Amino acid sequence: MRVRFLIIFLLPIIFSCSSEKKITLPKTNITEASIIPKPLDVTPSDQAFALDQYSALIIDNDNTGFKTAAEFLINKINLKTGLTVPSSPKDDTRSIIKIYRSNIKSDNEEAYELEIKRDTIKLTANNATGIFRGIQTLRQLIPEHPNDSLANHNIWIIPGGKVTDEPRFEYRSTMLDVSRHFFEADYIKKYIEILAYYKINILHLHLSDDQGWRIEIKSWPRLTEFGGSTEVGGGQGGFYTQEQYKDIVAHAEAHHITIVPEIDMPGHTNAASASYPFLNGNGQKPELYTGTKVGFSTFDTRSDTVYSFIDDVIREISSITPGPYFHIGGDESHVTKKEDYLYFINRVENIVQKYDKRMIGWDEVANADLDSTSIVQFWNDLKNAELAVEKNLKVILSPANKAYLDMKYDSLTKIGYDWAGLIPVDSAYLWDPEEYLSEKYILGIDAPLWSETFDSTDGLEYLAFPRLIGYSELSWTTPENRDWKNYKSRLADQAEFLKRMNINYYKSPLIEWKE
Ligand code: TNX
Repeated sequence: MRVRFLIIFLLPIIFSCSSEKKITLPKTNITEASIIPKPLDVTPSDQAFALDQYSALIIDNDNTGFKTAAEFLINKINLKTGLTVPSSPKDDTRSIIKIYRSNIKSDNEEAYELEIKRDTIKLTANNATGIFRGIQTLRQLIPEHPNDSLANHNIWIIPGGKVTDEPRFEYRSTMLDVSRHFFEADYIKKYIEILAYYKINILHLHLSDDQGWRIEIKSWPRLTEFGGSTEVGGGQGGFYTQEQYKDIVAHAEAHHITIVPEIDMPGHTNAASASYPFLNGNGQKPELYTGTKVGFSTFDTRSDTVYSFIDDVIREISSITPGPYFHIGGDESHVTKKEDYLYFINRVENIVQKYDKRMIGWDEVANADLDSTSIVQFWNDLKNAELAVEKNLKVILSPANKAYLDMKYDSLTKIGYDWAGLIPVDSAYLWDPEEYLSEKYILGIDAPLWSETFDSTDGLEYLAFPRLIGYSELSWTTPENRDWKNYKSRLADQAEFLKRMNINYYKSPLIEWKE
C-alpha cells in the first residue's frame, strides 16, 4: 500500500523537481481569455507560459518610463500571486518576461504587442504608454489562482499566443462629480488604479458646481474655505489642496491617465458666488446651496473683474495640470441670456488658450464661435453635436440615456436618477459611437458619474461598476470585435478581481458572475 502510494503520488513530483522543463502544461486558448477591453487581434498558439518562482523580468531599455512600467508590473504580480519576480535573470531562471522598445507597425501612441511562448513573454511598444497598456493585458491573463498540481510549487499558467493591440479612440474617459458630494484624494487614487486596469486613459473631475467648490485657488481662498464647506444634503463637503490635487495628478500620470479638470461656468456657480458675491453681478449674496435643482445661478458675463477672477482660476489650475485639456462646463446656464452666454464662452476660451490648454465644454458651447481646437462634449442635444461637426470640431460622446453612470440600472435601483432612462448593463454596452456621428469627428467617450444621489464610495462603485468596464470596451475595441454574449462572459470573469479590489459592484442578474 505504502509503496504504491509512493510510486503513484510521489514519483511524478520527484521527477518534476529534478527537471521542471519536462512539465507539460495543460492546453490553453488565449482567444477565450477574459481580456477587457477586447484587443484588436489575438492569435493563439499551443505554448503556454509558466509564471512561477523561476520567472524573471528583463527590460532592455533605460528609458525611465519603461523601468517604471516594469516595476509596476512586478508589484502587481506580487500582489496577485505573492511571487517576487526579480528584475534580472538569476541562475535558476527558467522563464523570462522581456519588455523592450521596438518599432511596431502601428503608429498609434498606445499600441503594443504581446507575445507569449513557453519560456518567454515579449512585450513591445514604441513608448512607455504602449507598454503600460500591454501590461494591463498581461495582468488580466494571469489567472487569479495558481495550478498546484503540476509540480511541487505553484504555477500560474498564461495562455500562449500573440496579441496585437491599439485603441479605437484616444479619449477614453469617465467623469466623477466631486462637487455634489466630495470624495477624498486617497479614494480618487484607488479609483484611478481600477480605471487603469481597463485601459481608461482620462479621468475628468467635475470640481465645481452650485453645491461646492473643491479645488484650492490660492488667490481666492474663500472659494474652498467657504464655498467648499458643504454638499448636497448638508454634509461637510471638502476640497483638494493644490498639493493633494498634484498628488492625484501624479498618481494618474503613473497610471498613464490624464486628469481633465472642470470648472463649470457661467451657470452651476452658486458656491463661487456665495464665496465672492460680486461674481453674479446681481447685488445679491447667495447662501450656500445643498439641494439638487440645477440652472438657477450665473456669473456676471459683462464684468471684467469676473474675467480676471476666471483668469486666476484657470491659470492656477492649468499650472498644476500637465494634461492638454481644460473643461469649462457651460451646461444648463438657464438664467444667462443667450447673447451673454455666447460672449462668455468666447472670452473664457481665450483664457484657456492663453494657458496653453485645449477647451472642452458641454454641448451647449457649440453655439458659440469656437476655435478649431476646442472640443464639444455631447450629453443631451444632438443638434449641438451636429453643429459642432458642421464647424469641424471634435466631439466627446456622453449620451445621457446610454453613458450616464448616475442613471439607475432598473426601477429597483435605490440610488441614481432616471431622467434620461434606466440603463441596465446590456444597454450601457449595446450601442456604437457612430450611431451619433461619423468616426472621424469622435475624439472618444466620457461616462459621467454625477453624485447628487450618493455620498458613500459604496454608492459610487455600485453605479460605476460594472457599467464603466463596458464603456472602456466601447471606446477601445472596434465594432467588429464587440459582441454582447462574448463580453458578458468576459465580464463575469471580472468578479474575482473586483472582489479582491474591494469594489462594491452591482451584481446585475444579466451576468453569471464567477466568484
Ligand atoms: C445634468 S450633464 C447635468 C448635471 C446633473 C446631471 C444629473 C450636465 C452637463 N448637467 O448637472 O448632475 O444631469 O444626472
